[in-house]
Formats: sequence, C-alpha cells, structure tokens
Amino acid sequence: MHKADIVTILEDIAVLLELKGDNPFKIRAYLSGARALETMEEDLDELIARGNLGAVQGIGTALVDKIETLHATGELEYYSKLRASISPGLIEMLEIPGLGGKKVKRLHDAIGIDTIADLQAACQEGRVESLKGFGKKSAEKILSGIINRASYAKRHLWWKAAEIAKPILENLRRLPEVERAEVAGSLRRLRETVGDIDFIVASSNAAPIMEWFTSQASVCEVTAHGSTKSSVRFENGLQADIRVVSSEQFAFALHHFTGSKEHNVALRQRALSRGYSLSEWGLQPKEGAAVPLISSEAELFEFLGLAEILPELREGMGELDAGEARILPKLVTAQDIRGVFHNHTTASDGRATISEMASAAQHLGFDYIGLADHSKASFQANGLDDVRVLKMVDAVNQFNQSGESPVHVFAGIECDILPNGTLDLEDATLDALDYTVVSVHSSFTQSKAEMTARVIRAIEHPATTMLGHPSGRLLLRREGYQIDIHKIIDAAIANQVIIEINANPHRLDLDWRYWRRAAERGLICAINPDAHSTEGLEYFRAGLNIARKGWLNTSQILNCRSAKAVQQWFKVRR
Ligand code: DGT
Ligand code: CA
Ligand code: CA
Ligand code: ZN
Repeated sequence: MHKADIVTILEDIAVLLELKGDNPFKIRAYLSGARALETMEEDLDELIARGNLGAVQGIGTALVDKIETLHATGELEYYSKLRASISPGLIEMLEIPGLGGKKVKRLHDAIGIDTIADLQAACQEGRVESLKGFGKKSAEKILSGIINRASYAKRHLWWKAAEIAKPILENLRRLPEVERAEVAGSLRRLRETVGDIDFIVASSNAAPIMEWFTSQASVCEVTAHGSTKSSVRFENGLQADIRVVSSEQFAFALHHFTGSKEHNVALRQRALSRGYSLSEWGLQPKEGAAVPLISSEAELFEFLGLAEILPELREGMGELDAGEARILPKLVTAQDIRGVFHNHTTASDGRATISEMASAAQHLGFDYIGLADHSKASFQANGLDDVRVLKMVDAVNQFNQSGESPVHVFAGIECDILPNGTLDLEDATLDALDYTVVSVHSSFTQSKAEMTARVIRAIEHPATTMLGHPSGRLLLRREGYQIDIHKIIDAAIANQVIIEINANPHRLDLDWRYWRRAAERGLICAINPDAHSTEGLEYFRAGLNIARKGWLNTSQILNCRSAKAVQQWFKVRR
C-alpha cells in the first residue's frame, strides 16, 4: 500500500476513535503519525527495509507495527474491527461537511441519533440547534449538507466515470461481433459530472454483446437486459447503458445519444427546415427525396450545411451558428500543453519534492513546471511564511542552475487572499517570485458583496499573476462561496490577471460556461492541475477538457506558450 493511502487510514482511525470517545492522547498519536508520515522526506520503502520507521519523529512504537502491516499487506485487522464496531449510520454521518467524530458522538449520545435520516429530522425539528456546541448556523449547515448529499449521490465525477468507461470500451472493441463502439452522453461531451455512462455499438449480432456486458466482473446489478439494450450498475453506484444498432444507423445513434438534448432539438429543427426529419434511426426525407448515405457524424453535419461540431461543444450554446459560419474554434489538445503552473511540493502540503515534480513534468513532455505552495495563512496546509518563501526561491534557482533537469521550474506561490482582500505575504517577498497565484481559503461565508470586493482587491495587487479556483466549489461536495463571477472576470481582464482552470476533478473552476465569452473579451486562461503529488499532474487532462468545452484556442491559454514567452508574460504584468 502506498504512503498516501496509509495516511488516509491513520486519519480515519483517529476520526473513528473520536467517534467512540476514546482516549485523546491515543487519537493525537494517530493524527501526528499521519502528519509525520505525510511530510517526511525519506522514502517509506527504504525506511521500512532498514527497520528505521520508529526513528521518525511523531511515529510512536504502537504505530510502527500498524504502518508496516499496511505497507506490506494493504490491510489492518485493528482498523477493520474498529470500523465494524461502529454502526454504519454513524460512519455515513461523517461524510456530511462539518461533522467530525466528536460531533457525531455528541449527536448520538445527547439525542440518540443513529442515521442521517434521524439527523435530518432532528435538524428540521430544531433539536440540533439547541444542543451545546451546535447552534442555529451549524444546524442549518448540516441540513443543507444532507440535502446536497442526496442530490449529489446521483452524479459522479467525470474523471471517475472516464476511468470506469475506458477499459469497458477497449474490451467492447475487442469482441468479434463489435464493428464500432463509442461512449456517448455527458461523458463524451466532457461534462464535469456524469449521471450515467452511455455506450453505442454497431453490430449485426447483439446477443453475445449483451451477454458480455451484463456479466462483467465489476457489475453488481443488472438493471435491464434486453436484446439490443441493457443497463448495469457498478459497485460505486454508477450506472451504464449500452445500445446496439446496425452499422447504417451508428452515426445517427451516436449523435443522438451524445446529446445534449438542447443541441439535438436545434439540429432536428435545422433538418426539418431542410425537409428531413432527424432521429436516432436516421434521416427521413419529407417527400420522396433521396435518402443520403451517412456513416459518420462529420458527414451528418456536412449534409446539414455545418462544419463538424465536436461533442464537447454540443451544449446548445451557439454551436450551430458557429458551425454554419465555419468559425468553430480550433480546440486545444494535450500536445499543445508545454507546462503547468499551480502545483504543491513537500515545502507545504504536497507529497513530492521539486526534483520529483520536475521529473514527472518531463515524463508528461512538458518544458516547464510552475510550483505554487501555500502561504502561511493556510497553516493547516503547512503554508510558507516570508522567510520560507525566500528559501523556496533559492531552492528553485539552485535546481534550475544544477542542470539536473531539462524542465525549467518557475518559482511561484499560492498566496492566500486574506478576509479583507490583502495578500498574505510581504510585497518584497512576492517580488522575489516568478509569479503569484492568489486564492481564497478562509472566511467562506462572507456576503457576495464582501467576497467580490475582497477578490477584486487581490486581483488589483500588482504582484498578482493569476487567480486560483475562483468559485471555491468542490463538485458533489460543497457549493462555492457567494461571489459575482462576472465582476471578477471584468477585473481580471482590466488588470491583465489570468484566471485558472483548476483542473482537480473536484474543482474544474472557473466553470466552462464562462470561458467562451470571457476569452473573447481578452481573458487569458491557465490550466492548473493543483497537483499535490506527481500523479496529480495528470489532472491537467481534466482541465484541458474544460478549456475545450469553453471553446478556448491555444492563443488564449498560457500553458501553450514557450517557457520564454511565459517568463515574458510574468514580467510584463509586473
Ligand atoms: P447524464 O447522463 O445525466 O450525465 O447526461 P446525458 O446527456 O448523458 O443524458 P442521458 O444519459 O439521459 O441521455 C444521453 C443522451 O441521449 C442525451 O444527452 C440526449 C439524448 N436524449 C435522451 N433523452 C432524450 C430526449 O428525450 N430528447 C432528446 N432530444 N434527446 C434525448
Ligand atoms: Ca448519460
Ligand atoms: Ca443514459
Ligand atoms: Zn488552493
């Protein structure tokens, strides 16, 4: 088992012990063990091999055994027994934002709450707000957390759904009966979340395909099993539909089931105005005209007088007009990306060093990587104070000069925007950096006017290069803070400040819906993986999806510029 997963389990044990009301010293031992493991610089494999784990400060003797067992076997009896000893309803309650072990225990002990349903009723009846340590505000927050959770449970992150769909599609294409196979629906349109996965297959022999699809090892429930249509559910609750059609019908079915509904309605209307009725089955001429032969979506669009509209643009947001005028954007691809900017290292809360991040960037084919660790106000993320920032700049300079890597490292910071809109570091410190990402990590409950003024003040700071995750949302977990995004975009354009697409699959923030208009008005985008490990750099692909979905071309994206041109941008802005 990897270090990161062991850290998560140790933290989990601490929460569960809290929930049981166990000894606070024991709980603290797990938390500080998790912290020590997470931030230590030595390699875990080596430490364990040398039998030296106990020498790490913060890892007590009781933890050494458990960490070694997890590392070797991926399992820990103590942990599974602990989990099993607590009623599942209480464990589920921990998923509600703002509820930790202690609070769940209080709710259980004081008013006998065992399930989320109990808790919802108690909030609605005012029994939670009168509890010591809760209050009206926290009861409201719990209630909205419960309601969000119910509506979120129906959708899934694009990244997760894509991971599940990929091997299924590959395996489908290997079946001898399958002529063509594609995913359709929201997954193909690169939406940020996905309700269910849709597969479309061309074949003249559907039965074996239905059989294979419904009997995959990962399927936990078959919700429909027909002769050409089936649906299944996987363990994590995600569902998938499959439809088999003839090869003549394939392009029409693929287009139809890719959607969106809005796009389909508009395209049908266009077909009708030209004397054809369009459906998932094909094109029917109204009166006796010839039926065209169409075997791809591109041919379908062409037949209707349009340039090919790629799936991610099919949202009913003006793509037909642009397709008719032949002014659809040339969308950015992974090959266009030359580097990424917002990433964390072991200096704050990341898990990899400068050198490890640079070498991971090299593997991805990047020319440069920007580092941007947290600033001191994010103390929970081990943020850097002015002295540590300057040390970091030195470390980056040394790394660049060492010639160790062909990847150039830009020294940046993710500087907290303080509640009043000032920045968390001295101007002189910021001036020593290549660039500054500014982000909100605190006082989320400010009014819309306060939050908007706060962020605009930060945008106006001369050291600011880019704005991080502007809405603060966590998809399927929490809504963003109140903020007037249009005013933020205006201020960014006016001050030549870039806005990021935070590419963490839970964020994808700034949302794709704003980008087309904003970029037309001059806003520059940076695709920022916000990686906290070398693997996290891969998230740039999710950000790329959003840039494509936002109609962006390479000239509107900083990541598509050379290291030299990026350096120049950083200087001009100052
Ligand atoms: P999802 O699954 O909620 O993330 O979103 P989609 O877009 O994948 O929706 P889904 O799976 O219900 O259906 C796939 C596509 O099929 C949808 O994007 C458009 C097409 N479609 C489904 N129902 C209708 C409909 O009633 N009218 C039209 N025009 N198209 C439909
Ligand atoms: Ca779908
Ligand atoms: Ca579906
Ligand atoms: Zn951040």
